Amino acid sequence: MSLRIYGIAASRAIRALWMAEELGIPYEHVPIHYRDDPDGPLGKNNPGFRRANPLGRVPAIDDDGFALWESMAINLYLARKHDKGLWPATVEGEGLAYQWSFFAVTEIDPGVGEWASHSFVLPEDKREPARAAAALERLQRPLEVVDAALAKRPFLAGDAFTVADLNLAAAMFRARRMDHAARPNLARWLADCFARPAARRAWAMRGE
Ligand SMILES: N[C@@H](CCC(=O)N[C@@H](CS)C(=O)NCC(=O)O)C(=O)O
Repeated sequence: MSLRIYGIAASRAIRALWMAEELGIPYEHVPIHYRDDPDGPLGKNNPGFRRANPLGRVPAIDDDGFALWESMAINLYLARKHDKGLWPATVEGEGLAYQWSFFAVTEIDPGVGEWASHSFVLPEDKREPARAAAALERLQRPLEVVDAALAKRPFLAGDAFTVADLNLAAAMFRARRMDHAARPNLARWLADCFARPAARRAWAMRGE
């Protein structure tokens, strides 16, 4: 097996697992747990994993000896390498794939993480509603921008689902629990992305 994906599905590794499922490529999943038992066989000190990502964060991949980390970079690489329709057909489309992927990790990931932690992820006595509210407030403008983009076209880089959609949608999986009534285009797109068979298979790996 040439492609190895490191990271438990209940982590950002789900992004790479979803991509591999979309592409229909063979891969080996090595469910490294980034928190538990660091020196155990599937802990973050696993030597193969540390070779793939010296930072010790998931996801990371080893693709026939080529190591790569950072979820968005992994997915851009895999989509481009396998060219099964997830890589945009035009150079402008490629620009949009980079734009939405960087947007996902800078504008969306931190806010959604903070909002979700203080809304439903942390135990109730550890949640700070003011932090959830502030995160939601900060997300309003970026989410409006996504909604406006999707008013003009069905997917972020054009008429078809591409890596741009996968990368942003995957970073928004917890944002599915937000009220998107004021953002109907975003709501439609998010539901479409998560209804894809590959998304369902990937999320089934985490029991969701
Ligand atoms: N920007 C990175 C973030 C990776 C990341 O923080 N992963 C978490 C799990 S979701 C992790 O490995 N945390 C353990 C640590 O930071 O030591 C990416 O998108 O791949």
